Amino acid sequence: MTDDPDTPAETKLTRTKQAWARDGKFLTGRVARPESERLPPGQHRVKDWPVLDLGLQPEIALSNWTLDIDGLVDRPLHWRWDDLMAQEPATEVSDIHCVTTWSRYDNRWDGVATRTILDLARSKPEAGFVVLHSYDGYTTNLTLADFASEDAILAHSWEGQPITGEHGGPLRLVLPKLYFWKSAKWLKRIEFTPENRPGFWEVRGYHDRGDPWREERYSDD
Ligand SMILES: Nc1nc2c(c(=O)[nH]1)N[C@H]1C(S)=C(S)[C@@H](COP(=O)(O)O)O[C@H]1N2
Ligand SMILES: [Mo]
Repeated sequence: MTDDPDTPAETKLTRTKQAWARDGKFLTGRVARPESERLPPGQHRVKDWPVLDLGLQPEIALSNWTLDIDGLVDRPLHWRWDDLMAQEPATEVSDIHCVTTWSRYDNRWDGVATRTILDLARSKPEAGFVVLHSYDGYTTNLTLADFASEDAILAHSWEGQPITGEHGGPLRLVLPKLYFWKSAKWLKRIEFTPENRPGFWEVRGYHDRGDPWREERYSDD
């Protein structure tokens, strides 16, 4: 835990989720493979779309919205909304797997591929990790390789409509192969780092990587 003044306050839900990590709740001990099973171990399918956040949902007008892409890159980028919309568009259809055990199939996302970001900003060879920073003070960490996944998208739309405020609009990451806490909502900054720097849930007992197929829900220590 940090004393960082930007760290979001504890809520009942964040305390409960920390207790789950401590107790290993929901763990089945199974390992599954995405090729043969669509639903990862310990998950159940839902048709609605639950909202999870830290107890605050920042509202960012498109006119005030900016995205910084910086750290260990050759070309740092500072985008306003029009800059984002001028990028090569991408569409992905993918499943959501939340560590609290719900999964939601077939979500259609429109936005910009993370690979497009990498092509433009060009991470330096020393950059092995990414920290995502959000407008609510949330952070989460990824390896550069996971960030660069082929189906990872910075999404502004879901099912053809702008992503609502509660689900992380104007812009969120969607990284289908990891638990959904890695998919930062209200994205503000993508920072390329030389070292792995655990984020909000990763310092509160959640796994550093979060692969649903390996049931990487919690950290081992
Ligand atoms: N900025 C930010 N991103 C976030 C979170 C958050 O609290 N703040 N919660 C994470 C968690 S734990 C989950 S499960 C998903 C929830 O996304 P949803 O509310 O659209 O279902 O967002 C992730 N991204
Ligand atoms: Mo979550």
